[in-house]
Amino acid sequence: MGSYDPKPEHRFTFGLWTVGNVGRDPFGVEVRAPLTPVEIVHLLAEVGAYGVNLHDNDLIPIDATPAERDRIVADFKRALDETGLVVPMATTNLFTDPAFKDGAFTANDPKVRAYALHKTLRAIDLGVELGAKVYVFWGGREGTETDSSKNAADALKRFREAINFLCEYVRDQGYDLKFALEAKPNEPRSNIYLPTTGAMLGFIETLDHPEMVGVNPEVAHEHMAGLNFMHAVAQAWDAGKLFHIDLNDQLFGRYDQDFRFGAEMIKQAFYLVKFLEDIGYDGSRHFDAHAYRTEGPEGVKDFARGCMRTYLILKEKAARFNQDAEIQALLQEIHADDGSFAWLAGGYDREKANRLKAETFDRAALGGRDLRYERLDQLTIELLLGAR
Ligand code: GLT
Ligand code: MN
Ligand code: MN
Repeated sequence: MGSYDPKPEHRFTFGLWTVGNVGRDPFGVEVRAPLTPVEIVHLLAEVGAYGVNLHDNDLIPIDATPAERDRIVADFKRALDETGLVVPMATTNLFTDPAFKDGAFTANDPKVRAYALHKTLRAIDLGVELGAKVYVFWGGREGTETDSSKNAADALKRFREAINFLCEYVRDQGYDLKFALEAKPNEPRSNIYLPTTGAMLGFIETLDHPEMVGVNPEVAHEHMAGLNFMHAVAQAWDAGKLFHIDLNDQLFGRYDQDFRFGAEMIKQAFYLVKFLEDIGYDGSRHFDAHAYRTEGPEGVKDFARGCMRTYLILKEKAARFNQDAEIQALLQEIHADDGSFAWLAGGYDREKANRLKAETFDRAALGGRDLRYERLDQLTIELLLGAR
């Protein structure tokens, strides 16, 4: 058994808003005392995290004066220096303030859209100042309750114009920064535009600088839509767009739970970790989650340690899966290939098409093949449950 201690090479990060979550929900007030950003940095260092991510207003209150801003940033940088934590990702809060009640980049009011751009330009400057290389866009309120209020195609056009404008800004400034778009199907709006990672991937190709823009898939958001998260991540990876990832957990069909990574759907979490490790994903493993509302300061640390420990346990399980003789023998049998159709590889040509049309297939033999997926899945489950 390996060590489950987090190390910098694991790239474990948390948002200021995650361990800093005070436990407010739509039915109840906060249950935990707020921590300052500096206190959060020290807490994250204590539990062994590598980095800390932030929204502009997690660090700097929305109404801070320039002098207050500079003092807060200086204090924060000192905490980073003292602890060795880094800031790999930053983002903008475009959802808390009432100004954004109808969205930000897609709001109907042009002044709101301009304010959203203004706020994001400044927040990008802040993120770059702190060393961020990835900038996340979660359009929390980019959506509708009533579709009488705006044309969905206009909303996409507005969103595209905003992202194009911001890409040009990054280029103009010479910043080394990539964008990562984060999808969510609903909550806090009834419907949010571009509701899945797949939708984001399609949208990215319509931008002026698609090479600067990737995705930040979140476990919980894909689960809210009832989708297989690992499949979404695989599609993003295949497209060269897996710039960041938000790890947490969530049952299907629930509200936005943002639970500790691996708290609910262990098998899905296993396949995800196995995928990320097998492909050698080298970006941040960011935990976008928070402690149960029942927890105090110690419970928050239990939560944060639990996210990282579960990831590392599943990473070890993935290595064991890859080394397990019985599992690998089954996989070899499943993927067996007698080479009789090797000539089909390498793409289309007319001769191949004609040869293929002339082939005869023994459908009964194809359908009669025993695939042994039951045995394979049971072995996987036993490995996960510690019975092998
Ligand atoms: C908010 C949301 C997350 C986003 C964060 C970034 S904020 O907590 O639920 O999924 O990633 O804006
Ligand atoms: Mn998220
Ligand atoms: Mn979430």
